Amino acid sequence: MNALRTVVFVFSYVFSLIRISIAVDTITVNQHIRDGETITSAGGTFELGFFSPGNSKNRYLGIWYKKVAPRTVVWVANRESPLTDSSGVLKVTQQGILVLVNDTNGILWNSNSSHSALDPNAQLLESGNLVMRNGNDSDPENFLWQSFDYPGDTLLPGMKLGRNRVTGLDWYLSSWKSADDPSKGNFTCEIDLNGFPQLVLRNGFVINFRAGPWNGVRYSGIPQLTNNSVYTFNFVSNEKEVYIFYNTVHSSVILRHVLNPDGSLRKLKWTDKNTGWTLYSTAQRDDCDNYAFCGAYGICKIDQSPKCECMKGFRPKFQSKWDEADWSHGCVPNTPLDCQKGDGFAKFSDVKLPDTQTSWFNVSMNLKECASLCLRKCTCTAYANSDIRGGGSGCLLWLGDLIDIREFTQNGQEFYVRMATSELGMNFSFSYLRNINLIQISWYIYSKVFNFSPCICASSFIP
Ligand SMILES: *[C@@H]1O[C@H](CO)[C@@H](O)[C@H](O)[C@H]1NC(C)=O
Ligand SMILES: *[C@@H]1O[C@H](CO)[C@@H](O)[C@H](O)[C@H]1NC(C)=O
Ligand SMILES: *[C@@H]1O[C@H](CO)[C@@H](O)[C@H](O)[C@H]1NC(C)=O
Ligand SMILES: *[C@@H]1O[C@H](CO)[C@@H](O)[C@H](O)[C@H]1NC(C)=O
Ligand SMILES: *[C@@H]1O[C@H](CO)[C@@H](O)[C@H](O)[C@H]1NC(C)=O
Ligand SMILES: *[C@@H]1O[C@H](CO)[C@@H](O)[C@H](O)[C@H]1NC(C)=O
Ligand SMILES: CC(=O)N[C@H]1CO[C@H](CO)[C@@H](O)[C@@H]1O
Repeated sequence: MNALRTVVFVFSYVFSLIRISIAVDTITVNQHIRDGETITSAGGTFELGFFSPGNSKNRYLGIWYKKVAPRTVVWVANRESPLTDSSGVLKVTQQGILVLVNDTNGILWNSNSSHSALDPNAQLLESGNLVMRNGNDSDPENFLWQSFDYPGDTLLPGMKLGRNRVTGLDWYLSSWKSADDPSKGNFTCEIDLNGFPQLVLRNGFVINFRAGPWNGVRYSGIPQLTNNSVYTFNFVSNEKEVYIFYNTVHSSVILRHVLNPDGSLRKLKWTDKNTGWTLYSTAQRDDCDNYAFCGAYGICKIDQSPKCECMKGFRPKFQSKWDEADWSHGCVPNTPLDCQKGDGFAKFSDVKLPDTQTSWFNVSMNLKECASLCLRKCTCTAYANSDIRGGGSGCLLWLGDLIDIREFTQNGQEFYVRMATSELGMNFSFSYLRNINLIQISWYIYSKVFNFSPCICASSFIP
């Protein structure tokens, strides 16, 4: 009896050792995961298995942080088709497809691939990416499928937000309906490829927030979102793909971006069990971050009351409405533009660049070429460098109303707005120059148009 007990004990001990020693971050064609079982990434950061969100009784297949409690889910496979019981099984097919089935073998969710598979297996990587590989091929270019290509509400370090121009894959965030329901909610966050690419957060089809175009160093509208000691941020745009991504500088730092059911886009940092997730930063900080808060040609100044002001050279379209704090109608030029006679440009500094949905760009042009192109194109309302690095390069032209501009006291950007030359000339005085935020004239264009020297002596002074 005792001997039998010993044998059983030894046997189960050896068996548990075997269980531990098999690769627990991988599922092969012969294995599967049932509800209650999990796999863990090699370094123990992420775990994949079945869970129920919030107060829901539904079961979902998802990925969460293994060391973070309460459970924080970063990706859900069957977000639109929940299991109503714990009969779910995840399998890998011979074709390299992940399939989630219930007890009647009904398919609730599956991955896909356009490549042919050879000895396929699914591996949960330390980055939180669930990938389908051929054998042990760990080259990301050769993955048959990866969960990072189908983001949910969370952007993890290393994930791409943007578009694959070749495959058409659209990497965007979509909020959960609620904390209890991971199905697609009202909000999305994506790189909008109309005009110059910019980060846009929408409620349905309506833009709520815009981070602005990437200027080579940062977003024009989120000046603080740039390389620092905690994370690096970058924007990539080429023929193949356009995307943004970030990475933590130290691998021990746990950072995530999440688009919440209420539409707030937050960067959160895990501190410890007692403190939990701390808010690192939020995209929408104040009223001026509400899209088009001050209407067309309005400029939002958060420290000012009222917060909206027409850009210099513009006046409220409907003064009485403007005076009642209804800024939605925006502003119109003081002096109508006259493209044939020739307009000029006024320089604005320290701003978030306007909505680029109706813009045009060429990254090889310089500012001078950009200015003369804008001047010749009568629909062009403004221009700027598309990249501010190394003194500036590239050309960005706005071809519609200038919308969603805010003032920044630092790290803002310069751009040049089309204006009647009379508007530029008449207001030129020393009191005018003293205020650095006011108009500076693009002299070389002005002088070209009027063909005289850009510099004049002030009255009672001689050269
Ligand atoms: C299993 O899934 C199929 C397909 O989604 C569904 O029609 C069926 O009702 C499910 N069965 C159970 C027992 O949930
Ligand atoms: C894979 O499925 C997604 C939606 O589930 C679809 O958008 C995509 O085009 C599919 N890709 C391939 C290669 O079939
Ligand atoms: C991958 O598999 C091949 C063939 O089975 C083997 O020769 C190679 O050493 C493996 N590579 C790694 C990194 O395990
Ligand atoms: C930020 O850091 C990354 C990684 O070091 C680098 O590739 C990138 O060029 C940097 N971005 C800027 C704007 O300096
Ligand atoms: C989402 O949109 C629906 C329909 O427009 C609305 O009833 C619901 O309140 C919205 N939810 C949130 C969180 O805005
Ligand atoms: C962009 O500008 C460069 C330099 O001026 C020019 O050679 C090129 O043709 C332009 N590309 C387009 C698409 O306009
Ligand atoms: C911005 C600004 O002060 N513009 C003024 C420039 O001068 C013209 C003509 O005097 C005024 O109408 C504008 O208001």
